[in-house]
Amino acid sequence: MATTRPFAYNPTSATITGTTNIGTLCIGVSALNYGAKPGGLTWWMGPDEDNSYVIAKDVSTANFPTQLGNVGNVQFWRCSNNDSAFTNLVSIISGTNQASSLAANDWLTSNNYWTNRVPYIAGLYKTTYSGYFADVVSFFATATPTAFGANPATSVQTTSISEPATDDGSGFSCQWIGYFKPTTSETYTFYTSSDDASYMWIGSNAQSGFTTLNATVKNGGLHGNAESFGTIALTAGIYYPIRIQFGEQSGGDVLTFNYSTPTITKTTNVTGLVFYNPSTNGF
Ligand SMILES: [Ca+2]
Ligand SMILES: [Ca+2]
Repeated sequence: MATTRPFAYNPTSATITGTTNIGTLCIGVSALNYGAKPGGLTWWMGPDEDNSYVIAKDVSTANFPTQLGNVGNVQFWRCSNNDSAFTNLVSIISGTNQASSLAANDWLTSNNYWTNRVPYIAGLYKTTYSGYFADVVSFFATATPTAFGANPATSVQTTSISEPATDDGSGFSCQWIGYFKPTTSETYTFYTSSDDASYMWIGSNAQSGFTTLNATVKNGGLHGNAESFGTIALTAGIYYPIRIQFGEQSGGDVLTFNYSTPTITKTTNVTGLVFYNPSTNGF
């Protein structure tokens, strides 16, 4: 069954409850009685969104059918709902090679296009597992998520990345997955302070091929709370895959994540810098 939503030409861009305006294009986002002309507008159903990414933009001058007595025009694009097709389509629309689906989504947003594709959202996705990973980075791929002490089975951390500094028991592990998007182009130093082992990867290794040897931060082995760090040159505005692994064998258990640069004082605050894909709960 086709899934569609209504669109309207909203020349004043007035706010209509339950809808979103992008320029003079108004997009229905909740169940309204569109036949009753909310906002006094005439509404039209958009393209079928089943298994599709749809992009829309209001265009004031274009060779498209024009509603009689109304200067609003909407152009729609549609592709299958995979990131590769989406990236290719936005590359064509923008006339610029988009490096990733993330970059493509950003381009649409900054150029006043609408899309039904949910962009990556704030936070790293944290999953907790029973059992100590013991520096085996593949442990997490087959372990079963479970709540452990103060750690929910799954959660999203948006302001700081941490395992709480309370004793949550023995024999558990946590992994965080997502993207780190720096605001400055310079050398970043990343720190994990953990009891027991932790590792952090940033860049392509974080997504696949990660080992204890190619980690940016290597803080492995059994130990009380101890800090390690690593450095990497990053470019502002790029979404870098990031993965953090942590485990507790026995005794105390904590992980704290910090970063610093020549222009940013060492901080745990990652607000606005971390993202994850809500359709995969990861990359
Ligand atoms: Ca703890
Ligand atoms: Ca411990």
